[in-house]
Amino acid sequence: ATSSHKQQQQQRCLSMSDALPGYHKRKVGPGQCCSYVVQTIEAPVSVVWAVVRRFDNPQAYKHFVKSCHVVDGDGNNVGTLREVHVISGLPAARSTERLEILDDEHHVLSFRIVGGDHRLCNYRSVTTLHASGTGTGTLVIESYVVDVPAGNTREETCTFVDTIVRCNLQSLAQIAENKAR
Ligand code: A9S
Repeated sequence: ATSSHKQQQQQRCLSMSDALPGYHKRKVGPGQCCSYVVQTIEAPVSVVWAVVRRFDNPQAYKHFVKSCHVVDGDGNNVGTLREVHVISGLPAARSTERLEILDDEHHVLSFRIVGGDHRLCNYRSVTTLHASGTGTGTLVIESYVVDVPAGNTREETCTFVDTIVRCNLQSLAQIAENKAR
């Protein structure tokens, strides 16, 4: 793509993040892409947060995750490392992830992928919960930044990651809504 196209892409990415609340404003480096997914959940923020905040137990709602072990730290403070093993059939087997933000007051969780055998280098996501409607619902915003792998375009990369994040948030919605019943 021409540099102006790339700049437009970069610019769009930055301008897109301007529309998002604070935590989702991200600097995007050259060769990176970013996007975000929004999910409404018919359950209170407290119910959704109780699931999202468990950095040691992503498999509670992420169906691509087969198992997860905390390899350093105690699971819920910044710096904790988890080793995620994913189900077969995906272009990856495991991922090592570091907890970057766990804010129980503002309902913000962020992690970075720091290792593993997959192609999502320098992946970092931020998930925020917001009371919606009459306060009985939750709006989840999950944004991410990731390197565009060699041989892929930005669009392909975002489509791939958006699909995974959307699956995760749809599963989170089902689980939280079942709990809230
Ligand atoms: O787990 C998340 O919250 C988000 C993503 C994008 C996880 C991606 C993944 O675990 C697979 C689902 C296995 C896809 C990793 C690290 C690499 C993949 O290729």
